[in-house]
Amino acid sequence: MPHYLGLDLSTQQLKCTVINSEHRIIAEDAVNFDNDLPEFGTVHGAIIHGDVATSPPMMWIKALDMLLERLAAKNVVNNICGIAGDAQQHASVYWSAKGVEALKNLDPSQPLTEQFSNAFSRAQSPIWQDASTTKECRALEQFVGGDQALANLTGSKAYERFTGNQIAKFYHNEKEAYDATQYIQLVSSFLASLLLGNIAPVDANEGSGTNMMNIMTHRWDKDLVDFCGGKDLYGKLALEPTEGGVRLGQIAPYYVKRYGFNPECVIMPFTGDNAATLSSMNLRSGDCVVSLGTSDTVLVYLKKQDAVPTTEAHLMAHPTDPEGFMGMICYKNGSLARQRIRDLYANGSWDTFNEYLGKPCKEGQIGFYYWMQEIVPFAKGIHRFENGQPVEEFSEPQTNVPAILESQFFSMLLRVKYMMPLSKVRRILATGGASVNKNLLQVLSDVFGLPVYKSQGTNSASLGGALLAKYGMREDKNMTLEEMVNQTQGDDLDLICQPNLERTKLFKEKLSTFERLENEITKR
Ligand code: XUL
Repeated sequence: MPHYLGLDLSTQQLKCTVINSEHRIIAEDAVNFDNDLPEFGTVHGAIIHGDVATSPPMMWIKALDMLLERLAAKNVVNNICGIAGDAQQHASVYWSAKGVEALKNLDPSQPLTEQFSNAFSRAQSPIWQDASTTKECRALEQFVGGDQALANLTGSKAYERFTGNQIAKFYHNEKEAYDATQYIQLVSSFLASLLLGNIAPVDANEGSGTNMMNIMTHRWDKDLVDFCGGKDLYGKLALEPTEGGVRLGQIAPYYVKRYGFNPECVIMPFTGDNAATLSSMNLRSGDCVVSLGTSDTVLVYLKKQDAVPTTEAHLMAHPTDPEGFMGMICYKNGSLARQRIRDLYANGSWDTFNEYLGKPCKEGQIGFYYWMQEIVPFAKGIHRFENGQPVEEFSEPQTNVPAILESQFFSMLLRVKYMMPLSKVRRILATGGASVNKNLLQVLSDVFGLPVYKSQGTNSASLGGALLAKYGMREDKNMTLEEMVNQTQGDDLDLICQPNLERTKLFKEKLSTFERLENEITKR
């Protein structure tokens, strides 16, 4: 029976999921960057200095060899007929000419890292947590006539982490290294390239995270590209974005000889991690996905007539429906911020954290927790209020536990309307590492006043990658991903919580105070 491999290169780890043609999981594994590759010195997968956040591309390369070695030991590699996957969005890799040469001539007798010394003109890749390009963002918006004009063109106003702005900073500040760059890739297309042994195109969903792709035509916007990186950038991007569901080519002989992959195994385009998550869930109309991971994201699938570009949310190309869109809101202070509160106030224990959730915040108690520069709202720092007044600490410090969840979910509730009318949302589909915590999902359910469902596995992005691999290999090119999934799986979601509507009413009453205080701290 043919197998399909999905790879997910996220902030903290490289994961894989192998499925069979009935979508049953055959194998899963993960390489954790901090624990398995400590020599790269990352903390939670990143190296952070103020607003600058990077990861070394060599770490990702080493992780790939390590993961495939483990997979080969499980004897599942030979049956894999298709590979797709995803990566954290926006992060970019800068190839030198020497690197591209090595990529096209991979030697199976040596590990990848040996072959890629001097392969990059930038040893550190900027990642999605970076917030150091505000100057470049404002310049790009001004160039096209404002933030809404840029959103109309590309699906988003300018954001610090978006690749075009990251490239612009490199172009202006490190011209020599920029000129020594042959190709610039997103991490998703970089990972596909490593497997292909050749430069792979970015998919249209990932192109939407650059501020350089036209959201309607899915082609690079030449003016925006030139503005971000001068007249050479278009050539450095190598290829126009591709739609999902196509085949890029066969796996490089390196993986056949070194790990026993089938030489006929086909590589499909890699997408963004949020798009892969969306692909793993069989959405119905009225579904809203809340993914609780290193970043928290709210995701919806929008048909053409419902998709409106705004400056408050992202409109991105859908990974498999060329006519459709993915609406997204993204938060930087997700699981790492929740863990920090657990460590500071709940003795590092999720049980104690859950116990404290039993006592919700009082009416006038509201907290905002932005250790990292937040995306929406654009705010930083920790801010607490009691009876409408700013306070250093709550009268009972354990209030920080319910306060962080209320605050995170209130922010989502306030912003879903920028993607679809709240009245149309029927169910929340929760996913991501933190979705294993039912007490946390109960707060989410109470804030939205909606039932929360969960899919069975937690590795939804790498599962999405495996499904995208199978989708690329389908015989009938008119078959949609939904039709493919419905043939075998159907709706395998579990109902986890129903809202406590009395709590929902109290939360609704609190929402306007939350919104006012959020505005206040954003202006600080
Ligand atoms: C989305 C974003 C994050 C990363 C996390 O715009 O920046 O969700 O994709 O990996």
